[in-house]
Amino acid sequence: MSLVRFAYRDGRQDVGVLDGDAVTPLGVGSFAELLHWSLDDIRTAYEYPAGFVTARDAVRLLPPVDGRMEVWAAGVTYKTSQTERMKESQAAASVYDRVYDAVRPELFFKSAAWRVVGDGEPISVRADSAVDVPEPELAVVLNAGGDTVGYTICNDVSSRTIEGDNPLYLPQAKIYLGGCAVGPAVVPVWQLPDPTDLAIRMSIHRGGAPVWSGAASTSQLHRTLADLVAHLLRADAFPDGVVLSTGTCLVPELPFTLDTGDVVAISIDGIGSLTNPVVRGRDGVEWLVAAADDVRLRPSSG
Ligand code: DO4
Ligand code: MG
Repeated sequence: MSLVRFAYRDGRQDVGVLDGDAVTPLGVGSFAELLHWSLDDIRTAYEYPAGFVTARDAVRLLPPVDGRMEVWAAGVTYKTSQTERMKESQAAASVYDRVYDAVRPELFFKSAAWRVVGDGEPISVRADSAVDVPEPELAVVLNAGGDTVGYTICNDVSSRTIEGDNPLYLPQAKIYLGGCAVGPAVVPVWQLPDPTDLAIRMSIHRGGAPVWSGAASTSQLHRTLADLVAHLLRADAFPDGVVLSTGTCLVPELPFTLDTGDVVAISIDGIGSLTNPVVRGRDGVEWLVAAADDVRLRPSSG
């Protein structure tokens, strides 16, 4: 069972409990509203959902990020990430070396809620970048009070060309239309009390055949989740809650790059899977702009 954000056919939205093929609405309206609640109140609503059960097929699952929620991400939290960044970096490999062991982690803003894509929707690689990769990451969902509500999946799609040219270009390598996918399930913390040894798998298909696959474990995380969360909350407020992606443990080796038509499938044990086709450039993700006001304009199935 998990928490999901969904829309009915008429565009009304809610948060519900997904159990097999059934979704039971909570009647809260949005994830942002749910994340105003205490952990105890969220758990009570989850265990005793008030709404009428709806078939999963009758609704459209949405990314569990809305309102003023934000997505933040940690970087260089796994050895693989440190090693690959140092290989790609033209001028400043040592910054990755230093941050890997520093007390202060690398944390960066990744996405506003409206530009997050969900399961089945296209992710984009930038038209002005030559080498682009998906980054499969365990993500922590925090309520407004900073409590961990649950865990989900984030794909921190990134341009290796742009970041590799100069780390100061990181926002351009990381934050652009179609560069962030999250969801669809948020598995509550009481259902997943120990997220420190979860298998993360990613496969990339091209023309129906696998062109890359890999697996790792959250046990290889070089920091604790509590430490990452504490640094995020040190000097900031998230009145509608926040998703903190905890860094990638899988990086396709150079010169591999994503391209139009690829399909990226990420799974994390105990949480679920997140699958997205890839487009190059803005055209295939411009729908995000209009869909911010009308969820029916999203391409996600359902
Ligand atoms: O330093 C750049 C970002 C690294 C990152 O996104 C990751 O390690 O997941
Ligand atoms: Mg990342």
